[in-house]
Amino acid sequence: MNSIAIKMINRMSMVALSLLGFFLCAANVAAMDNFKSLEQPNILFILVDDLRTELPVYGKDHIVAPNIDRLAKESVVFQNAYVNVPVCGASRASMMTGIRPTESRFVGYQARIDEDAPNAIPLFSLLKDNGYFTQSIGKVMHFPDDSKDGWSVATWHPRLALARGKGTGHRNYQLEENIRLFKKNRKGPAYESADVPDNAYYDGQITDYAIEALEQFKNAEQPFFLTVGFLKPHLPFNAPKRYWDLYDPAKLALSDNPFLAKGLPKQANHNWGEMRKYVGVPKSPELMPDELALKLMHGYYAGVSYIDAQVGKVMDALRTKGLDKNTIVVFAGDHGFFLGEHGFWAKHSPFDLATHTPLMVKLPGNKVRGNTDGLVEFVDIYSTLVDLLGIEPPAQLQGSSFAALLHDLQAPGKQAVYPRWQKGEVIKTEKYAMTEWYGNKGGVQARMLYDHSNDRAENNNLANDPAHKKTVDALHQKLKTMMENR
Ligand SMILES: [Ca+2]
Repeated sequence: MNSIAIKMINRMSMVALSLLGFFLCAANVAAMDNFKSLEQPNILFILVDDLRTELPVYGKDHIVAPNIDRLAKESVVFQNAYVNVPVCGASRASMMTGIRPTESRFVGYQARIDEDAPNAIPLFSLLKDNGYFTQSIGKVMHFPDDSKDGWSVATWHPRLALARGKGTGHRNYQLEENIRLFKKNRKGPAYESADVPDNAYYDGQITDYAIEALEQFKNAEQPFFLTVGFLKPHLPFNAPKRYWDLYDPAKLALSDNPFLAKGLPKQANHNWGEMRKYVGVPKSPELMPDELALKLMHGYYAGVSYIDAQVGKVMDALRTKGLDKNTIVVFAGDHGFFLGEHGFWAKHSPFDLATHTPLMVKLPGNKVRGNTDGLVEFVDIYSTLVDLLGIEPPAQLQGSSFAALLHDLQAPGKQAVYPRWQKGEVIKTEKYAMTEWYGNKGGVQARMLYDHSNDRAENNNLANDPAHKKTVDALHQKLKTMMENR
């Protein structure tokens, strides 16, 4: 169904649709199918924690992800989607409100909508107010009680399951030696391969709950907005052994740019504190040993394949329950991740690897599918969904709809998108990515500029090259204008 059709239908009240459904019950199956195609669409929103664009659909065929690939083949895949802040809680809070992060809003992993933007209407609240049944399973908001009135039913969140777990919190170790180690030190290893069923870990349980929810939605009269937030491949890289076995360690290759970019300002350096918290990872300022780096890459890939299998189960459930024909599916990471590039690990950085993440959207009945290079940012997701549904957007929205790209892969994307991290503000255009670090009094203290047309890996900082002064000045002006208006 195209957006115009969806909008037209949305103008009909839910009551009218129910009555229409009543009369059509007496009609034949074909008429029923027609009716179903006219219903207000459901939304299945799948979020994956710390997901790189290292997937077959992003040209990385060494990753085993057949289910994400299958979904991608039915979707519009955004090759250039950027989060607005590369840390879990803040990224999700910004996305779910359509409001940009600033130095004081949506900053860290514990960011809350109801504290940082108390007057904002979260996407799930707006949909609930517009007749949707809204439900959150897994890690969607960092705190399950953030803006909780917007959910129709209590959230199932790993945080709430901890009491029933094995006492290792979100780390969720299954091997006895790791559980013992964690209980003794409050620290454990950065990875684990355990010969356990998928639902021994939280992500398998999240899948089971999601399938249960879809079963309940099968015959419901209300449209649903179901958000399913998977925890892997976030650290620690714990996954059932069968997913580790999909990769031959002898074939894993270290990153080909484990060095700092040429001309890098000190502000851009990154000490990967999140990774160093784990047992066996060297303390600062030691470098990552190659052998451990390969093990961690193996664990990250196992986590991606584990999640791929969960995505497959959820999508199969959507299909077998007949819900796929009337459900918009959004699949997204919450930011990227370093696996040794520039010598960095984890996220928390304005570099492309931390801010570039997968995004794909499957519209029911949409014949347009495939890759689009159009530039989009996560603050646009809210605007896009309300545009598709024909719901009046709230005044708070700072993004814009990318629905045009869902109907025309060649439609123009944004001229620029704007991630940020701590004191660093980024402007990313089709050709360039520039970061400016601002001092407490507002002046620019350092810059980095990369030409993505020939240096997407960001190895050569051009910010201080006089030949690029005009580019720096133009990008600076554009960035300042955005900062003054957010
Ligand atoms: Ca994350």
